[in-house]
Amino acid sequence: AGLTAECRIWVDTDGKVTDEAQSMVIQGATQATVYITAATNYVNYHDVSGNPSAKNEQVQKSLQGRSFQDLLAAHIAKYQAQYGRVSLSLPTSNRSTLPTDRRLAAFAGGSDMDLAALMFHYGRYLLICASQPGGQPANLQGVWNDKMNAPWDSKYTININTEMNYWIADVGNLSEAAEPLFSMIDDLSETGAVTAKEMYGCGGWVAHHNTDLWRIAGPVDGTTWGMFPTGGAWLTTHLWQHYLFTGDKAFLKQQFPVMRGAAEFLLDDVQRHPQYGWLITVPTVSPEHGPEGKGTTVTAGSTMDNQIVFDVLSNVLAAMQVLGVKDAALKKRLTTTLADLPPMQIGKYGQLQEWLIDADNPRDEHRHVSHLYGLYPSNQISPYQHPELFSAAATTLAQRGDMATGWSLGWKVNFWARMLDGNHALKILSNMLHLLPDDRSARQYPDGRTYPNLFDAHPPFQIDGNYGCAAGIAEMLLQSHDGAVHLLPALPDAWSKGEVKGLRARGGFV
Ligand code: FUC
Repeated sequence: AGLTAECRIWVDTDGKVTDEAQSMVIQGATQATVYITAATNYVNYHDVSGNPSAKNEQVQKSLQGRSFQDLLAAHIAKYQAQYGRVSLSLPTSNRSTLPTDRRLAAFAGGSDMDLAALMFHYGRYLLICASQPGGQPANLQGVWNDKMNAPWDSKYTININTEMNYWIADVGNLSEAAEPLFSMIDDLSETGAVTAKEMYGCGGWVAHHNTDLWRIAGPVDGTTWGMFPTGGAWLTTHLWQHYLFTGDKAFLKQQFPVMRGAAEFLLDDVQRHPQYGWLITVPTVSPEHGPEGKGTTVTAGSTMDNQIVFDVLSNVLAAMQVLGVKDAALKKRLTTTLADLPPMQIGKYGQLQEWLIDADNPRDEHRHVSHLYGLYPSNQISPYQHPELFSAAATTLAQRGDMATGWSLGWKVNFWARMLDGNHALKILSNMLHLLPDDRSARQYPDGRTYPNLFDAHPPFQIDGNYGCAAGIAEMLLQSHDGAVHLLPALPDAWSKGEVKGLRARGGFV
């Protein structure tokens, strides 16, 4: 409530402009340039005292005397400065010159690998367009929502989708694009401190599975989805990862209180399991999915939560060392809690267990594969250091299958890249690159996952799959999570030649 908006449209033309009730008419013109600017009174999540007219006035003034050519050139220079840092070329075929929709329709089984390169670049381009310093982070539709009533309210689903939007930022050499995300995390550490105190009686801060422009931090949408106390904690892993890529200590120092607050909530929140003795989050969920036969998603100590808690506490310990933070009491709490977290477990079908109990259904192809958070984006399951967990993760991936919603396919490209299996990663990419002409034809195209303009189809339209796909392609070409920089770790046979430049690895490498 309380948002007001103003939109201004004006025309520069050698013709005559008249305003009608519903339209603007231009007559006798040889050229016309239409300028549009829009603004709201939003200042930040607790301040709507902005003046949309004043904001528009300023934009309008700054555009005075500037031609379309001039503005276009400024736009191109601005985005090229970011876009041009990375290049990738992959084998082309005679289909590579077809119009995009026909190229897409012809992708499966073909050799137009250049379309994969295009998807990679497109994902980077879309992040440049949707997320720049000072703005809002990319939401479920990026900035391309075209509906008054958008799917899932065009919010931020922070049990996977928002995180996925930003996987490409650091490895794709677009670090500045993540600034709006970092700024949202800072906001959540404020609203989430109130939720932590009032709802749980805990210190630190918490955010659940969803948030929005107003930085809501409590559960939304009912317990099945909402009872996920680790959404904010997951987001803070992006802060630590950004440090690992850039080595930017000033950034780490600035963000340390936010990371510490997420850890402090978890330290207060975890309870000792009466049967196993492990320290666990409860109540919680494994996002949007429940154990076979239990009739609910609400659980204790889901594998994903255990992995997130492990990361967040470990990251704070590591950050304390980097920054020289001396706090013996905190260090002790972090270390003793880490030692009592549940281990990952392998279940009766050889799968990685999604819950503390062995209740996975090997025929269940649910879109969320939350317990493989430890494989990607985290690095708790390595072929070199944990071969048994690695093979259990492979079993889980096989059981969940190769088809899913758009964003889930984006995640699976990354999973198979971490499995060091480029051919399988490419198979998932091919499953993404199935044409869906539009939402009305979803029935005729049940496998359609990409619209003719290359936007990702859940369906409906969600931008996360585009970003996840771009990150997955980067992960096929370069990995740096396991104590080494690994070049071309998951190269498909079909990418027999090509060139890539400018990706970033942890440790400050380009
Ligand atoms: C999560 C997913 C859905 C959808 C929604 C926006 O709840 O499980 O598939 O993407 O976010």
